[in-house]
Amino acid sequence: MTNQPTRCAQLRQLLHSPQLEFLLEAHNGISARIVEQAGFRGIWASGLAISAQFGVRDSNEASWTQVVDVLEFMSDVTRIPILLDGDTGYGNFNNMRRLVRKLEQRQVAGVCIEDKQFPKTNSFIDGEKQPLADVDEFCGKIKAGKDVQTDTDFCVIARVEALIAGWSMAEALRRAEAYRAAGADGILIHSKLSRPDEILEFAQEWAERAPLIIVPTKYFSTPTEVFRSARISVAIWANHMLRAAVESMEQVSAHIKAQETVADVEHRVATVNHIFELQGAAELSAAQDRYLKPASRTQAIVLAASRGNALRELTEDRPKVMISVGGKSLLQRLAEEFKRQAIGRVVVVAGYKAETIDVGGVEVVQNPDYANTGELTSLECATSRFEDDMVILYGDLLFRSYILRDLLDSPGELVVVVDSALEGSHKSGTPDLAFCSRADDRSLFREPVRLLRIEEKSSSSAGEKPSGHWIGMLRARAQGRQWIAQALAELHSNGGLAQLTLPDLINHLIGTGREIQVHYIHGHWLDVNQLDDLDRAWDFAQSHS
Ligand code: SPV
Ligand code: MG
Repeated sequence: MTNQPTRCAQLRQLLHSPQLEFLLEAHNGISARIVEQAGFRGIWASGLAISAQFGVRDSNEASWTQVVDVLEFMSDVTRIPILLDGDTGYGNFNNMRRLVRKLEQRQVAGVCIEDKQFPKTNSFIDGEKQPLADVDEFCGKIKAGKDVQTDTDFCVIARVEALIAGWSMAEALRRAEAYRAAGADGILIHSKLSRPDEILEFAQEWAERAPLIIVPTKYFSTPTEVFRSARISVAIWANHMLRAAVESMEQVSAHIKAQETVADVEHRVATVNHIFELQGAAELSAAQDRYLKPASRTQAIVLAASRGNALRELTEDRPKVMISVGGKSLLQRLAEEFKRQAIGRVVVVAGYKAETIDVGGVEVVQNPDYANTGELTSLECATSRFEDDMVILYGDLLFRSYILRDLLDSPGELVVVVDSALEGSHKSGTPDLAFCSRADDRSLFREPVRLLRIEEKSSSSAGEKPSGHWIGMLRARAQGRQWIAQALAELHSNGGLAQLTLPDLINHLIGTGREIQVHYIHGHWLDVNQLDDLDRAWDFAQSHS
């Protein structure tokens, strides 16, 4: 709960404030918010502007419920009071009653009704031809509105159109007094002259019997000080947001049409981010954090710089990751796996024929020296993109979805996926043999297992049985990510980074005391190194899609 006065009370305070107050027009949610952010203490929901933003005339062409719908949006996004320009009340006393109820339900602070007949038209169009309302009938409408309001501070303002319609000052004053006596909370005296003479004379005669409101659209050049000295309560700038928007839209649309580009319009229009601000996007993000399951904050780094020489002509015009398997490139398949696990950010380190990588939603960074360097140089190219948790993997992997899902769930700052199915090797290249602190017992409730080292088959320690193959997939949480960045920097300063591989990095991490956990799997993956692998990949893709 807040101690802020209700919007009705705020409007009443404005009417009775000892100083001149201002309302600025708004005609939809975003303009209302802009008016509030500009520091105004109240909004004029102009009939002219609301009808114009619908593209219709200010002649009750928009229905009153359509107007109220607009007000609901305006009210929802603001906290300052809104005074509705309610035309003639959209009918007789009974329509007025229903209007007031609907406005109060939407926290609109007040309504101004004018003493013309339904359907009215704008006062600046043939003002003199528009018949005025019968005074008694109009007083009944005011009374009906006041009787039905539930918040005592809701304001009914009576607008006197006598001067617009060519009647005398005496008639204007007679009407204003009748409306005050009927219960109006304030009088709006309107004039279409380009000088303020009429309203100043009226104000003098009126002598502050009730708050006086003016709309200086035509006598706009009058210094505001003049209104202050005349003891006006509220001045309404009645249509300037609409006119500002129209002017800007006309200029920008003409410019875009003529130039056939938006390039030099960019600096003349609000940024998209500013629009997001006005829409309150930040609040929604904060609410999502409170109410939604936490979004995955994991990114994928895909190493995809190599050509894949063993695939010969298939990689003549594209890197290995862009080879199609069953109608989709390997990288596309990977991107879909990431999507499945809600991994929103995918960074692909490309090198050979990098320009041919056109998979939607991935960020491509280049290893310009891919021909003379290896995996760690590629990984280093992506370090500026390191953030959140990461999965680092080779771009030529195909695997069943649960492998990545389970890896993301497995604990540890650094976790490698090791396939314990040594017998039917799934790896066609040089297998990276993983030596671990214990073998895979294939139970669901396994003890934590540490990685001891990775060795290429060729250099495998005689006699010692490896625990499996590292499949080329590594997961790093925040701390692990820092360890990797640090290890890359160390290896870089040692000089030999260019020829090193991911297993070299992993072994370096272990050598410097970092603990790497093992997540065991048993098959259900493969990588594509040779032409033969493509048939197996095709089978794999078919059976797992
Ligand atoms: C409006 O803003 O719709 C008004 C003021 O009623 S005026 O257009 O000056 O009549
Ligand atoms: Mg109007």
